[in-house]
Amino acid sequence: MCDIILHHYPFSSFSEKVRTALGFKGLAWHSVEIAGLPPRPLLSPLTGGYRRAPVLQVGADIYCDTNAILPALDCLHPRTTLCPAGSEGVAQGLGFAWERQMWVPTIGVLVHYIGEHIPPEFIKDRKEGYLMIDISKEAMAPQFEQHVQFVRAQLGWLKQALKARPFLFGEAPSAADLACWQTLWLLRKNCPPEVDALLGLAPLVPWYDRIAAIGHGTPTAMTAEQAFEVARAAQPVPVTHLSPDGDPGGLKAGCPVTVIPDDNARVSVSGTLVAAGEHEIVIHRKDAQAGDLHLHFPRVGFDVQAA
Ligand SMILES: N[C@@H](CCC(=O)N[C@@H](CS)C(=O)NCC(=O)O)C(=O)O
Repeated sequence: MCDIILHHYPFSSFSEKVRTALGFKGLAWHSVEIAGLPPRPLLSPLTGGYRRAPVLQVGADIYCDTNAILPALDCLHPRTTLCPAGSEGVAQGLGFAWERQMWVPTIGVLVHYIGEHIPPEFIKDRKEGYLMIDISKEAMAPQFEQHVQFVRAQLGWLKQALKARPFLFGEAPSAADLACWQTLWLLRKNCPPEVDALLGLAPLVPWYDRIAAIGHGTPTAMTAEQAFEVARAAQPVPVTHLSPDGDPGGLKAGCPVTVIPDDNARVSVSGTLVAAGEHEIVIHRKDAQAGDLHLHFPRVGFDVQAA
């Protein structure tokens, strides 16, 4: 049975990370293509306003952020893990740190090459509702050299690590490989081939190609209306892997809370705490149309507060 629904858009590289994770696990999934910028009227009620992409849905359980989505996929389909033995913790931590550090410099390199083709409404949205910086080619140009230096320095580590093995932790790809890879995918997919020389990418190409060859599994198109109906008809799955009083900050189940990204797109999502731990928090929301929902967020990258 195929019960995984991914809300995503083609040019989203964080979505590409999840599409590739689905491919690695050989899964069939439902693909809901969302707009590249809000409004996303049938997704927002499911996420309580969380606005980034991608979002994974399984019935009335909604997973926000790839740092919640990949562990959820590992939990649902553990046979092919994204944390090869011995990499647990390191794979997630490295992936998180990489994306955090690399995102803005990567966009700096991207807009140097293709900035003139980005529509003004997209630049405006990213400035006012997402990154809170102007990502137009002109605005980012003064930092271009600095961004290239930064990206090359990070890539230096990656090249060193991959010299001795096909993937960061050995013979199989991990969550960290996918995190590092998605930032390069954004550049290599959109920029002219000279970006390889600019960033000294040649030694990474075999690794890059190995991950690109994984593919996306078996997606089947689904409409946003159908996905909404799936959520409405389902009940959230009872949480058994986290404790109702497991919140590291001492908040208890039943407590009204807000969850908000601590980096960008800082929309506050409110709900009632269901269960929590060091890695994940689950909150309950009742939407007038969609009904009861469980929203899953990672702890890294989010602030949780009593409302
Ligand atoms: N930490 C988040 C980052 C997600 C992210 O920034 N995604 C980009 C698309 S690649 C985004 O949401 N852009 C703004 C938007 O689509 O609304 C994750 O791992 O899911």
